[in-house]
Amino acid sequence: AIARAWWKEAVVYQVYPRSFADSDGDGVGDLAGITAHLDHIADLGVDVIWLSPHYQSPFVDNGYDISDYRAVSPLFGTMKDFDTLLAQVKARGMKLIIDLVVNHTSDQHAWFADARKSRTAEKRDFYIWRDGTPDAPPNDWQSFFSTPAWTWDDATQAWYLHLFAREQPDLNWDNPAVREEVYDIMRFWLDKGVDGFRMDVIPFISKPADLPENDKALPWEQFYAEGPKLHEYLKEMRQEVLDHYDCMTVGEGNGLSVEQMGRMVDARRGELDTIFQFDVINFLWGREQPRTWTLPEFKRVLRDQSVSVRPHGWNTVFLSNHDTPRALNRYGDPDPAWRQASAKVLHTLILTQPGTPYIYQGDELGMSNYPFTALDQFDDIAVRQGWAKRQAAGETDPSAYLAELNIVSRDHTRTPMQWDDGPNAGFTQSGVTPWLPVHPDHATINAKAAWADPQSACHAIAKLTQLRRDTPSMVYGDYTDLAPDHPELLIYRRWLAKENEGALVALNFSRKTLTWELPKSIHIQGVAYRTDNRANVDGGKIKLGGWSGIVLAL
Ligand code: ISL
Repeated sequence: AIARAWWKEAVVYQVYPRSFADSDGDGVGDLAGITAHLDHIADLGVDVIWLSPHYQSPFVDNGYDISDYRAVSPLFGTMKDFDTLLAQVKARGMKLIIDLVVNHTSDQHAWFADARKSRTAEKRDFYIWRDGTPDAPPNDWQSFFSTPAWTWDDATQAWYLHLFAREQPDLNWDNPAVREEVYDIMRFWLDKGVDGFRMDVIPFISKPADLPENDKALPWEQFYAEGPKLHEYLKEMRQEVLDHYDCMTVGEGNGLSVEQMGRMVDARRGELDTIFQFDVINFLWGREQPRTWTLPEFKRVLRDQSVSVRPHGWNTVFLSNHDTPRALNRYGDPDPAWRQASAKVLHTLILTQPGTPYIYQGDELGMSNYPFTALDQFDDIAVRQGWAKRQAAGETDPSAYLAELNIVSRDHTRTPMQWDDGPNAGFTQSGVTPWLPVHPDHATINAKAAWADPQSACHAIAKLTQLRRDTPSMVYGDYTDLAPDHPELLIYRRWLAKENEGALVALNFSRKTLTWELPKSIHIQGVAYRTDNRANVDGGKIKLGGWSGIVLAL
């Protein structure tokens, strides 16, 4: 049997602080803004909040470039604001996990400032340097932001490695002093009372000593993932820090195969607790372009994910985050007539699949992609550097890139939360220009309207989180896909033999009304949840109106 743990039973909600709520009128969200809106999150029935980086940062990559791991960004408030937020989260019976971004620091971090002073600087070996000449980088490695992964440092006549922006130099994890610093930072926040970490690009922390060329021409994330000492370092981190606290960890699974994923979270190995498997995102793309996809493909990804980490590991379930466009546009139906219905279907999926569910801010409102009309409306460094690369290759007309970005850009999930139908959607005061534009649909898509409408996705999530709490099979049950080849229906069973209890989930991913005949072997006890009254079971058949879903108790 699977061992119980609070983080297996929890539902997590991701807050992206820049975009959640602005309390001081500078156009950027902040910690006091989050504290003021905690009831919205608690009312969804959420147990844990994951806070994207709140640390001091020059914000080249929106806080994923940290210049002081023990300081709150002044843009977000003070340490006192953080303590208040944490206390208010706990007062509502919730927990808080924070982002740990330690594959790299900001180039403004004191360590890097020291490291680049001279070849003999105290912190020189905190980063990854290679000798050479300015015309020939040490190898062919590429960054994720459309540039080589090496930058020449004139002062000390050497190259340094950065898998992301040049302002995000990679830390040298082979230096024990680096690891000790990281563990100290973790203890600092755990001692404050945070309940764990979301670990940014954790599969990339260990680099091969000889830094070989990517001669297999693997996608870069696969090439960088699971370096030679990754598992050794994660075990050490667990023994040095995590084992001494009641906390949870969730790692990004970039570049890992399902087998590698299983190793990362195998409880017998003592590394991470849970992981974000990226196939649910990656199967939607070609190399970098969006592609059309089918429901059976999606089901295969869900099946692979559900078995990959069992029985000794634990999974996560998510459809979006701050690095993706809106889930509604990719998996649902953003047409105004189908938007709430499909948002409810997607959340029924997230909250009934095996693994710890993650809800991304705004998805509970049915927020959709922003209709960008010009490149200068984007903030993301990935866009700025992506366009520079295309221009260098001779592209002058931005329309093709713009069309692509309107499908794939990370800024779609970073536009301000929509709290009400007033100016700036209640994200910030009227008259202030928010750091990213507010979606024009906020007149109808906003939290105030959602809570006033009993049929909204917010109310659906509140019911589903309650159902999850009341139904052990939703957390610990097996997963069986009952219709792997059906092009429009996703139908699966969760079953917990120990309790002789389970559920059948049926979701319609189309606008058509569809029926599905229940196998004779399945005995229905009753309807546990349905997205609306167009979802029914009668005479051995499930009947689902377009974009509706039902959960049947077995
Ligand atoms: O979104 C991507 C590229 O545009 C992904 O490849 C993303 O960079 C990758 O998932 C790692 O993401 C994390 O680390 C990055 C940061 O930009 C992302 O916001 C963060 O989630 C570097 O710290």
